[in-house]
Amino acid sequence: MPSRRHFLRGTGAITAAASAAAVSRVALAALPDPVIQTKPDTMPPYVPAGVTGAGRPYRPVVTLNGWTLPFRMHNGVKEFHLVAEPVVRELAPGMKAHLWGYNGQSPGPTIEVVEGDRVRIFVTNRLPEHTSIHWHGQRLPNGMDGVGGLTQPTIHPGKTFVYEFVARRPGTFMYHPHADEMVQMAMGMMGSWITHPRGRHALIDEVDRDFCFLLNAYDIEPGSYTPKIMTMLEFNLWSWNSRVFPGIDSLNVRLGDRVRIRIGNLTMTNHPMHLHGHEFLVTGTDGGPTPKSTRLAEVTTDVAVGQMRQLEFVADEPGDWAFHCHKSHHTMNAMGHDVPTMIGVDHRQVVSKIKRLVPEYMVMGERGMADMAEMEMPLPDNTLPMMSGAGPFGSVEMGGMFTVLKVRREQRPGDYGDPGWYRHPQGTVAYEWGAAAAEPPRSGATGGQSMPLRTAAARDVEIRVRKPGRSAVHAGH
Ligand SMILES: [Cu+2]
Repeated sequence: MPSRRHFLRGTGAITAAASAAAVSRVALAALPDPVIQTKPDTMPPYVPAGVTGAGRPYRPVVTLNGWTLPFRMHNGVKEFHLVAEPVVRELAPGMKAHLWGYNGQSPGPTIEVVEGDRVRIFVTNRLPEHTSIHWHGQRLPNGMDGVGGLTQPTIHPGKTFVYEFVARRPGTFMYHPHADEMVQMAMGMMGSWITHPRGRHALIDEVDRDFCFLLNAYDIEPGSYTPKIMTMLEFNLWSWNSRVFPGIDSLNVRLGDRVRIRIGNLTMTNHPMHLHGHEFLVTGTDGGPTPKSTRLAEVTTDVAVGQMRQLEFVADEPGDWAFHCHKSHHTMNAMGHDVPTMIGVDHRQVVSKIKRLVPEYMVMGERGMADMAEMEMPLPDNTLPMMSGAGPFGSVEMGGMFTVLKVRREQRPGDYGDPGWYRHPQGTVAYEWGAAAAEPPRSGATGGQSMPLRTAAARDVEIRVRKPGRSAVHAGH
C-alpha cells in the first residue's frame, strides 16, 4: 500500500499529520494509522507539536540511521501503532537485506515518551508467523510484559494487540519480540525506547545532543539477502541499527556540546564500545541513571548482551574521532575465517605453478591483510567489501561497528548534518620522516634467552593450495 507510506523528511517538526488526517476519516477510537519509514537515513529529532505538561518540552533523541515514531494524544494517553512486517533494509550502499522489522524498517522506530506518561501501543502483526513485544527494562503490569505463552497469548498473523502502561521511570530501554525470539531477533525485530525525566533530575544532566542506537548482528551469506536464522554466535555482519560501516552515519556535534550516546545490545555477544579523543562517563545503565559517585572516566565500556548503557562527555576536541566496537573482527564486514596467516611466507615460487591450475588465483596476506581493502577483487552481488570506507587520507580499512564522531566549531546548534572531513590545522597531522632512519641498537648478547634477529627465510614450509572464491574468501564468518 504505497499510498500509506509516509516519508518523514525535511524539518524537525515531523508530526503524524498524514496519519492524523487518516484518523479523522474514521472514528477517533479507531486504530491510529501506522506511520511508515523506508529510508535508512538519520532523521531529524521528533518534536511533538501541541503537547504540554511536566517535562515538556524535552530534548528529543536522534536515532542513528533511524527515526522516532510519531504518536497521537487520545484522552491523555499517548498512542503509538507498531506494525511488525517484512522489510528491505540497506545495510550499506551496495547491500540490501530482507529482514523483519516494524513500520518499514529494521530496527523499528524509537519510541520516546516522558516519565509518568500513560502509553498505549497498538501492535499489528503482518508477519507470516505469530509474534509479541517485550518492553525490555520497563516497570509495568505483568500482563503487559509481552512474553508469549507466559503473560499473553501470541499475536497471530493479521491480528492487532494493545499494550498499555505508564512509563514509570526515566531511562534507556529496548523492545523486541518474546515469541520465536531467536529467529525474530536474527531477522532484525527490535527498537529503542527512551523515557525522558519528568522535570529536572538530580542524576540526569541536560545535554545538547542525545543519540541512540542498538547493537545488532546478522549472518547473511555473501550474495544472498536473508539472514540465517539458526546462527547462534557466528554472525558475519556486525551492525548498529542494522547498518554497517561505511553505511553508519557520523555523529555530528558542535565543539563544546555536552553529548549523550545511548546504546542497547541485542546481539548475542558483548561489545566494548571505544571512543577516540575524549573520556566519557557511564551515566546510565539498565536500571536508569547511575549515582554520580560511581562514574569513572572511560574511553571504552563494555555493553553486554541485553544491556543498555548511556555515555556522556563534553565534545571539546575538534576533529574526526573514530567511535567503534573494540573487537577488531566486529569492525569488518563478511569475510572468510579459513584464510591462513601468510605473513612472512614468500610464495612467489609457487604462485606461477598454482596459476597453471587455477588461473584466477591471488596471493593474499603476504604482508598482512591491508591489501584486501583496496584490492579490486570480484565480489558476489549484494555483498560488501570486508574492509572499506574512503577517508581523506585513503581507505579506512574498516567495516561493521565503526563510525566517526565529528566535532566542529562551525556546527550550528540543532544542525545534525554532515560537515564533511575535518580540515586539520597545519602541522597537526602525523607526517613522514624525511631522512633515513638510523638502525635501532640491538642486544648482542648470545646467552640465556636471547633471540637473535632472524635473517633467513624459513625453509620447508608446507603449503596447501586454497582456491579463491566463496569457499576461501567469503565463506561466512
Ligand atoms: Cu563488537
